[in-house]
Amino acid sequence: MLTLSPAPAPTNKLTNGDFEGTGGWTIKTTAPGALTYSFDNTAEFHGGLRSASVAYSAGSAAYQAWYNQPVTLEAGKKYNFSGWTKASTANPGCSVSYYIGTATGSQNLKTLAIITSANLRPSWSASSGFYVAASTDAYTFNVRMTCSGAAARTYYMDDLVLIAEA
Ligand SMILES: [Ca+2]
Repeated sequence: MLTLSPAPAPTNKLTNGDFEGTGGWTIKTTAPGALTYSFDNTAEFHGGLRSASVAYSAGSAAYQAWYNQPVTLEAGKKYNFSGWTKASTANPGCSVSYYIGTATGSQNLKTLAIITSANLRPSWSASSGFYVAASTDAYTFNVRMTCSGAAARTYYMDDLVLIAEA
């Protein structure tokens, strides 16, 4: 008798996208020195018991925060992104963008989702997007914040998923 095994379920291309484990993420921007990153923040979480957080301790009127990880994508495949974002206060001053970048991350190939400051709240909000890989190659998945306003704020991200469409 012929048995058909089910196709393997596509898995999250992101290592530690739920921030419940270890590894995966590299901090890219530490300036202006008042930024504190955590990839196992237990104070806030959407799923599990932990999230990522970027805390800003006040001072500079304009700054950026950025972390990423390498991903290898296959030509012609569509990758769906979903993720959750929260801030310590409404309209906190930073916009949070999730994007696919070149292998170094320095070039934004496609913004998957952007949550403007006006849309950030002290509650979790979902965002989604997609990317169709032009070639089988090394890329980066990036989380980048562009900020204005000098007040102390904390931003949270959780359950980041990048998964090939079946
Ligand atoms: Ca989590």
